[in-house]
Amino acid sequence: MSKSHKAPRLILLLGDQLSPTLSSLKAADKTRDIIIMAEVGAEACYVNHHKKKIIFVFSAMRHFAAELEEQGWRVAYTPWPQQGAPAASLYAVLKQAVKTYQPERVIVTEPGEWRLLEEMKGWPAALGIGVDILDDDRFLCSHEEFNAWAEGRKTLRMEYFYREMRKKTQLLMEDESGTPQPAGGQWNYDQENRKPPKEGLTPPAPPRFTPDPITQEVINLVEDRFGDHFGEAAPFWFAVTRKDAQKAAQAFIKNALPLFGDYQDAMVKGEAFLFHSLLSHYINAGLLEPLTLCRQAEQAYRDGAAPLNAVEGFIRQIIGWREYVRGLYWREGPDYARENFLNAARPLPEFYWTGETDMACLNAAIGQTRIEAYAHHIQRLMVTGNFALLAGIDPFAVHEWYLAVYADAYEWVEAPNVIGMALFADGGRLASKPYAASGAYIDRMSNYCSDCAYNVRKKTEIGSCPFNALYWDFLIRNENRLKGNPRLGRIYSNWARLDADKKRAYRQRAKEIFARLDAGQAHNL
Ligand code: FAD
Ligand code: DLZ
Ligand code: SF4
Repeated sequence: MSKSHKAPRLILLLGDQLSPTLSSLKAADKTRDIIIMAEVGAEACYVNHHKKKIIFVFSAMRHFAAELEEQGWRVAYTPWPQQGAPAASLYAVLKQAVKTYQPERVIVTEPGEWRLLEEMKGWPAALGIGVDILDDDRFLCSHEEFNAWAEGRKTLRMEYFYREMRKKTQLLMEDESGTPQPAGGQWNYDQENRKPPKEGLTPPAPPRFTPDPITQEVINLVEDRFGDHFGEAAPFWFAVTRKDAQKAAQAFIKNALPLFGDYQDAMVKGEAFLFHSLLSHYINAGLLEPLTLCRQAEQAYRDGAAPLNAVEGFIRQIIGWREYVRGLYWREGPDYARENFLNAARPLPEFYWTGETDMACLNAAIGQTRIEAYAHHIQRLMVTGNFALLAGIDPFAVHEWYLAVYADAYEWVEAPNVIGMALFADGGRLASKPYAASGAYIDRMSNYCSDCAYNVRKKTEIGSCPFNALYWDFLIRNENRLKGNPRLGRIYSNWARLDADKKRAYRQRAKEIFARLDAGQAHNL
């Protein structure tokens, strides 16, 4: 290939931009430009990322860089050194690259976090050259499109946004009458997707990929240099290439998708994955393309290999929730993660990091998070999220925890789910009511309670499930802010009907739990 005589441009690729169709790559010229990729302190350590997340991102970056080189690109890759100080930040790497290559300008696709976008806006002045920040068109809905949809609406509800995305993509739409209608006559089959687990469920094991030499080198590096980070490095079995991620997607569609809908909200002891896809970290890093994945799931429905409630539910999560939270994140602005509508201020209990608690549901969710860098949606929302909500934990501390511990966590998707959905810290801009629940919900949707130190049926005694008293205490503590919510009216009426002794007993039990939590106690609450 002949080399261009023009000054090169630097194409900066981030760790979650590993897509051949990325806008910055499409704007680049193989004969002229230089791709910059770097493992840097600022990105690897801005929260205490799980070891598996770092292994996944570094190894996937290294594999992607090698693929690009094979395709003829010039890649300047800065690895994390075996010894000595790593590069401090992406800016520091670029500054050095500007000196070395004397480029005409820098091209980058917009990052997934306000933190980095704001920093990038200062780069032209600091580097003394132009920096083009291109749209990330791996999403279905651009910022402009989301804002146009949101403009003038009193409340933003995912369901209406989702219907627009269905129309836009024509996924699961049928056109018998000349006007496309949702398949099966309904937009949403969520009502069918709330089955509790039944005895003897045997979920399929997700495929495990043996680390190749590149991944093994990264595992050794992370064990050696990130020893103080959260979680277990071994066993590491994630896909780190597009090819293997596609194999994982195919295995999900064949083996788990048919029951994905039925057991989407279920939780089972010893079963970390159930019928979930475990594909979020691949999608978010760019190894899988969301629309292609949805079309593959739709095909399974058309072929009669998976039922409509499963396929619609899966597609809704991706073109509905995933796109909606991203739109909301960018619309809300850089301070969204600092929202604290309920003025919650309690420090995050230490057991969120250690998993050492005698509450079986939290122990299971945090325990598997430590090993797998994964928990499924209901564990994140109704176990760790619900406890943090009811216990009034400082939302920013909870946000930093979620951002660190999950392999799929980047702020654009994590913050709306944590600040908005789990903690109601945005006052209801994402969710129409807090996802607060007592132990009865966890008991209905899981088999955790039968093996717990606490009794889920007891309400206020010593040994009663902590979620029970904390649930009522949460509602009453926050009555001024929540009582006007029409979706909580019936619940407040139920409280009003309780006799005064019962009410006092709930509040007293909550007070005692808080006193123990605040003293650092994680057992016998
Ligand atoms: P599945 O259950 O198989 O769902 C299929 C896909 O749908 C997922 O891979 C994901 O791409 C998408 N999806 C599902 N629910 C959501 C959602 N609420 N928001 C956005 N996408 C969704 N998801 C992340 O990708 N990163 C996060 O950091 C993250 N943090 C969360 C924090 C909390 C408190 C909660 C309640 C949810 C969070 N989610 C996050 C959403 C969801 O829990 C994960 O996407 C899902 O558990 C990933 O596992 P999976 O791939 O097996 O998903
Ligand atoms: C998550 C992550 C980690 C752990 N390390 C790096 C890194 O060293 N270099 C890099 O370019 N990206 C990394 N990432 C992903 C970025 O943090 C991510 O691109 C931003 O948070 C924007 O979403
Ligand atoms: Fe969790 Fe309460 Fe059930 Fe124990 S009894 S597993 S704390 S919900």
